[in-house]
Amino acid sequence: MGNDVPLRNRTAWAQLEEHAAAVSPQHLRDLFAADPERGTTFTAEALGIYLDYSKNRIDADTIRLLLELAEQSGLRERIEAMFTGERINVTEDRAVLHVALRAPKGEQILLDGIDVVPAVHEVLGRMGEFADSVRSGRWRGHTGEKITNIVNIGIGGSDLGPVMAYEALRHYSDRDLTLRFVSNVDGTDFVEATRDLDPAQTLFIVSSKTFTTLETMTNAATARAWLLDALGDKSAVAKHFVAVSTNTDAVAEFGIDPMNMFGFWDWVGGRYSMDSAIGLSTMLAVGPDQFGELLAGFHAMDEHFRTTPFGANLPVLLGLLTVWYVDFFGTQTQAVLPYDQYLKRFPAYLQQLTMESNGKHVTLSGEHVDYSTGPVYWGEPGTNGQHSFYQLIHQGTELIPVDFLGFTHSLNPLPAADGATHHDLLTANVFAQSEALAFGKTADEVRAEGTAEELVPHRVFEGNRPSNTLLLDRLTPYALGTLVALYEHSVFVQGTIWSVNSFDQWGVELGKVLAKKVAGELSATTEPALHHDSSTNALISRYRTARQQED
Ligand code: G6Q
Repeated sequence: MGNDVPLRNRTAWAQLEEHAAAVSPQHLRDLFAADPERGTTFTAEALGIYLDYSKNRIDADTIRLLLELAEQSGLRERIEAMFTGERINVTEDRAVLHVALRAPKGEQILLDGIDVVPAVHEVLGRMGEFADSVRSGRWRGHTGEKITNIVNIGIGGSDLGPVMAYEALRHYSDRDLTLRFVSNVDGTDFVEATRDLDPAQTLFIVSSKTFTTLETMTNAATARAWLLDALGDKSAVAKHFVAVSTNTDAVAEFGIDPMNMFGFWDWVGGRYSMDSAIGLSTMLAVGPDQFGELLAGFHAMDEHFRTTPFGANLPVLLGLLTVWYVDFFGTQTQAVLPYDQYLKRFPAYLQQLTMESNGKHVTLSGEHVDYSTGPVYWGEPGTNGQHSFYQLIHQGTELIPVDFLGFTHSLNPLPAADGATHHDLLTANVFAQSEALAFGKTADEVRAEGTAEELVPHRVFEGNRPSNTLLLDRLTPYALGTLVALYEHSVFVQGTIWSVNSFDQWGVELGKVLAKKVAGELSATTEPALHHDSSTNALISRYRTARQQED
């Protein structure tokens, strides 16, 4: 499985180093001038996604060598290993089968000799029945009222996907339902999410794979108290709480009937779980049919990834280009800029997906890497970002590769001035930004505009700043599924090249353990003996003193 040859010893790596030295001084202006077909040659299209990667600092040899690196890194075998249920998450001894969550009925995916697809569809069926009963008003609250508010309580992978998907698919959602998401243990999150809700009409979904997560369990207990405070009867919990989890015992102990629990499995990683039962809030919002469309989009991208030759394979190309910039241009961040207001939470979602997956400094076999791995992903929807941080992308000293996401059709077509539409103006900005980044404006061009000499350096755009443009038709549930799966698999490609385990997250453990200890010290009734460093000791003491004064 994978490749035991260290990354720097793979032959394509040395060739890429040499090649990068020749390509990096070249300007995109010259690369485009030398090849009039470039803008259509360096493109790939599948499942309604048109990827233009021509505005990257690459030539045909770059792609050839990156594809060789993928082969030498065992990408082909790793993809098969994932899709066939091998335990590729070696540090947790788990299979990685989020692709099974969107496998159509009748497809077979074996884990330890057992087909997991029927169990996936059994849960999907139950979710569908539940969603229908809530949406139709058959499911009633404790006092007989219709449920009009859904509050998902979860954090990390049990929150970011559902929030992102809800926002992304709002256009398709039942507008009579109010959806809220509570994740932070900061009480403000719960208070603000529920302050205008009527408990008698509110359903909580407690989403937690482990059902032990501090934030989620704290918020769930607060939610139960909020409900019982209003409805006064313990049996109300049955009508106002459902759970999404893998931990039946803990769900029962919390007081939720396991009949009202929707399960998933240890082979679904938190950040890869939005199309498991963790997507229940999404299904409630858009209904089972649209949720099915979302899954179909995911599945189509899974198939594309598994079967398409690497040179035309969208996740492979995107993943390799990220590796190219991180390791051969020293870039540390990757911007993702969706030109669609509905995708406003997409960058936040991607941050977890990418950074929790590939923010690793040891290889699968535990060696410290001697190359850079996962970059920082960040972004905001356009055009808003243009009036804020784009300055640095255009004229700063950091090289920041960008993914622009755009659509040819708006879900809210509105006319604007001079025969244009809002959407024309939005899309004009996508194309203009990538053009400006790539080609910039020379000093001579600035002078030719009559600019005073002392202002010329300020108004020069060096250009040569790389970007991908992903152009889709319109934001449908299917399109969203393809887009998310595209990035999931791009992350997998990067992780494979870097030989890291993209599916564990040990880096979040230490802080959790320390927080537990500190929490005890903050709330202790007698002065605790503090054995931290002098900074942490002083902060704890200061907080305790302030608390005592307030009490
Ligand atoms: C994701 C991580 C993490 C996880 C949360 C919530 O890959 O594992 O973000 O999703 O810590 O965990 P629970 O679902 O168990 O509450």
